[in-house]
Amino acid sequence: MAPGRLKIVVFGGFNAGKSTFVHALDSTARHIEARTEGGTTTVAFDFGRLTLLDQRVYVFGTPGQERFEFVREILSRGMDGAVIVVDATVGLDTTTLAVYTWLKEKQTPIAVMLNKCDLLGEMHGKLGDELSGETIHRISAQSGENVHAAMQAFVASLIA
Ligand SMILES: Nc1nc2c(ncn2[C@@H]2O[C@H](COP(=O)(O)OP(=O)(O)OP(=O)(O)O)[C@@H](O)[C@H]2O)c(=O)[nH]1
Ligand SMILES: [Mg+2]
Repeated sequence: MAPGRLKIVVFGGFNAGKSTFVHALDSTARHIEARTEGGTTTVAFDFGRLTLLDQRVYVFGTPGQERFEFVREILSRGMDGAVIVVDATVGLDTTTLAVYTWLKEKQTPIAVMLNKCDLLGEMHGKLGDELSGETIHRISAQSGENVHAAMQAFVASLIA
């Protein structure tokens, strides 16, 4: 993207909290969703924008369901960085692991957000060794805890 602008794409499994994360960054974020039994699910994408460290940051949240791989592929074109949201109460699912491997092959800078930490208490989230080489930020997208700080740290690493 042009100098001063960053495109960041948010990946993660179904129900991990990607839409909530984008909304925590930009309360005016737009979202295309479908109703499900438990609530809603993203069928196209979330879009939010904010300014961090003098950068215009454009955040695209992808749909988590496996069948929307083509949407993830389209949204990821030209991205400067990728956020992977993992539900700390569930751990890393196979779809997200496949996305992670794909991002590593493309050498995309990655930040891992271990989400729903508000549900963990003193317990540690379920996260295997697969992401052990990555920076992992513990957040609660729902309460907003650590969301901005984590994103700012990621943006700082992208422009360094
Ligand atoms: N307790 C808790 N719940 C959360 C948190 N973040 C998201 N949730 C809940 O988790 C559910 C799924 O959140 P979404 O943001 O829709 O998840 P998503 O990853 O966008 O889901 P898909 O688009 O369907 O893949 C919702 O009921 C949220 O309220 C969090 O930090 N803590
Ligand atoms: Mg969503």
